Amino acid sequence: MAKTAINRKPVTAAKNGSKTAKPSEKNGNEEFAVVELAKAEYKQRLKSQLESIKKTDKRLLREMLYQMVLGRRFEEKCAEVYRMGKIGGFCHLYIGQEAIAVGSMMALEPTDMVITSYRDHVQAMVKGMSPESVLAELYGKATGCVKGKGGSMHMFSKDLGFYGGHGIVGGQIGVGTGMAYAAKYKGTGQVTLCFFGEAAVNQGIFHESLNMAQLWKLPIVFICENNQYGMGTSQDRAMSTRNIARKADAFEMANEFVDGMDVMAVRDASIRAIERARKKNMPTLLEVRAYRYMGHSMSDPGNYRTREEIAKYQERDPIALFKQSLNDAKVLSEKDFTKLEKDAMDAVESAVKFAEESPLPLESELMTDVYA
Ligand SMILES: Cc1ncc(C[n+]2csc(CCOP(=O)(O)OP(=O)(O)O)c2C)c(N)n1
Ligand SMILES: [Mg+2]
Repeated sequence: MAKTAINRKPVTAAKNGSKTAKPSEKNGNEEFAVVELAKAEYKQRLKSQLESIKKTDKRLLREMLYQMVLGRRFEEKCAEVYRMGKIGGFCHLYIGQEAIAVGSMMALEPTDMVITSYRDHVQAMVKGMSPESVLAELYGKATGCVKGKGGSMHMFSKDLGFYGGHGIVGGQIGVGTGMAYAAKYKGTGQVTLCFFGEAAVNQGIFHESLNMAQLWKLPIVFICENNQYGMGTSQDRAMSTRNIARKADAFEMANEFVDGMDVMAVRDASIRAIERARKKNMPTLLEVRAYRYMGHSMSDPGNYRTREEIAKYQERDPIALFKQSLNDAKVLSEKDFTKLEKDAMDAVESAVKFAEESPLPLESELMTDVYA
């Protein structure tokens, strides 16, 4: 079923074969960007989240919130140490998008596979990588997940089923489709989650991969993380339509539009898509709409948008929303939350200590594990 992000009318993406929007139709983003509406939507979401929460195991719910808070605190720390010159190269943060990784990946089996773009720290941790291993990689230390040779954009762990961390926009869509093909060919029963940004959708590889995935009936979920900007270019300036999910209709592929500020909505849609992949070997495209609070990367001055615009989206912050819902559902008290926050901060501080104290790779390692 198609989902609207919130309770507004407009055109949303949709289930297969739904009616197509007229090109002139606006698709809701302008309304979405009004503070008062954002607040009203927040209240609406509290209600619908509660329904979903009631059906879910309490321990899992607390773990989901913990992973979101850990992701946020971790990324804030990355920004801090980056400014201190501890991290070199590019560094793309995930702040504001936590509900997407947590909502989707925590619906997977441990043996399932994940592949994503360069905005990969939080996904790596949700897949089971320790904050130590991720931060040491960011520091370029020998104890990082790929021995300090990949850096921010190339988190990787075959053991955990986390296949990167890719710097070429859209490149992982082809690789992820190949991973799903391999799983089907070998009969492993694994599902692949393939994440990419909305700007990657304008690349040919997106269309080629979706075509093959549907034709060959591959067990993959394509998750478009629509944070509305590709570097400094808004989606409106680069794409002829706001309906990304509906692009899958061209391949007769199942698709849904999901509110990426609502972790339970992401989870529910992911459960449907993962089940379709696992039981029927059929792919799905999820367009998950969220907002990137920080710049594209740490070197982005952000001149292309206003502080007010950012503040409007922060009114529907996914962590604040989920915390409030868990509180309303009596799953988590204020005291529990304080402890959860402290645990997350302690985990981040321990990662910093580990990264600081870890050795740099040996010079003799310069050419090992390097392919060019
Ligand atoms: C093929 C290719 N073209 C251009 C770039 C430069 N580039 C890096 S990130 C980026 C924007 C991608 O935006 P989006 O896919 O929306 O992901 P987001 O950064 O918002 O998560 C661009 C154009 C690149 N890395 N690869
Ligand atoms: Mg984007």
